[in-house]
Amino acid sequence: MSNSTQLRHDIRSLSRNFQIPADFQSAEPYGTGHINDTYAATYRQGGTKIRYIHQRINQNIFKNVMELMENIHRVTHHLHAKLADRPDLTRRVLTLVPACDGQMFYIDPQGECWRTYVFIEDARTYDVVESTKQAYEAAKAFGQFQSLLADLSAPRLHDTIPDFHNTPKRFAALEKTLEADVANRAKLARAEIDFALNRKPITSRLIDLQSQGVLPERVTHNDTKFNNVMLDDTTQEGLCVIDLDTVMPGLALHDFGDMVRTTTSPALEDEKDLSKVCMQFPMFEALVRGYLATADDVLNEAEKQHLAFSGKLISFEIGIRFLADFLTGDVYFKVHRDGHNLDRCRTQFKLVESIETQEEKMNRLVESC
Ligand code: ADP
Ligand code: GN1
Ligand code: MG
Repeated sequence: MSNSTQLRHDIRSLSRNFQIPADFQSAEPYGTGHINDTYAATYRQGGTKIRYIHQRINQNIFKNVMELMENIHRVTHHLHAKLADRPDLTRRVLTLVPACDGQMFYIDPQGECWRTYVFIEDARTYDVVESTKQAYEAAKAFGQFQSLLADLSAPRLHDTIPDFHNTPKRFAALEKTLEADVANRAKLARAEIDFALNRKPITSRLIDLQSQGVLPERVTHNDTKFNNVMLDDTTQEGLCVIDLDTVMPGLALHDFGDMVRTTTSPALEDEKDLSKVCMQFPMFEALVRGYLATADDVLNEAEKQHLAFSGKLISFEIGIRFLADFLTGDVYFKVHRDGHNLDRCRTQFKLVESIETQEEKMNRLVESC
């Protein structure tokens, strides 16, 4: 089945299953995420309007919701404890609202899994970066997130999606998809397929360094898209890291790489005019400075040396995931038009090219920081 239909849900009924001491007023689909269904719901509590986020968790993608929610519960609990003396704590860390039975999620009669978060007001996410200040703030927030989670106690978090950033495995999956060509679309993406095949040698660099013990496993976010951090409306400060489904053991460089992928280009991820897509050097510099402002102490030399490379690798990795999904018939990422995943793949590959031409300069910048 294609993933192109946006489902509508009865949020009023759903809301009765969470511990919300307020009267439901209305709800609307919210955000531009590719995976879950997100709703912003307004409630009345006395004379005051308050909002919550309700999210349907995509079980086609997340196979074990119990483990996923256990990760999120542990991580948010840890962050709450660490930032307990901040007066604005519930704007700085996601706060889960328990279901009526005390669980952190609710399973509806159709078997759909739902969770609820306190709504973070007077802050928002952006699909495209607007200033170096925003890039700096986003990287600082993601760096702080990693640094605060460095002492998360055992046991190891669950792998909510195994091999999520295993780029060689992502590449092998693309090769398999190409061979099968189930949707008969390979002929529509010849240039992109060649682009991908030519770059196979870069895919194993970080994984190899990890198996050699050079890059350590850490607790990482793994989906550090620019629109997964909320910035304060007034100060533009990086306030809260959101979208915690993929928080699990990983490489710090995967997180930094995804920041470069999503926070350096002035164009949307699905921009059709590729002349607008590029890696803007001042944005990269802001990311490096913001990230090192909070994560410098936890990172080792090898991690710092690969900051620029990680941007290229993750742009490539997400590019081949979009390409593979296009070739499979759009079964993973939500799509809103024909060729949507191919358009997304093209922007990622354009970004890879843009990084390739600037990589030496990017490395020199990191060196000087
Ligand atoms: P997806 O996994 O589909 O990307 P997200 O968890 O990123 O879902 O949520 C989608 C959007 O909803 C975010 O980009 C953000 O704008 C908004 N959002 C998510 N959580 C909150 C929250 N607690 N408060 C306010 N807005 C939120
Ligand atoms: C998905 O959920 P969202 O939209 O933040 C995807 C990421 C991709 C991203 C591409 C669980 O993230 O891995 O990088 O789309 N999330 C999952 O925009 O696959
Ligand atoms: Mg998101």
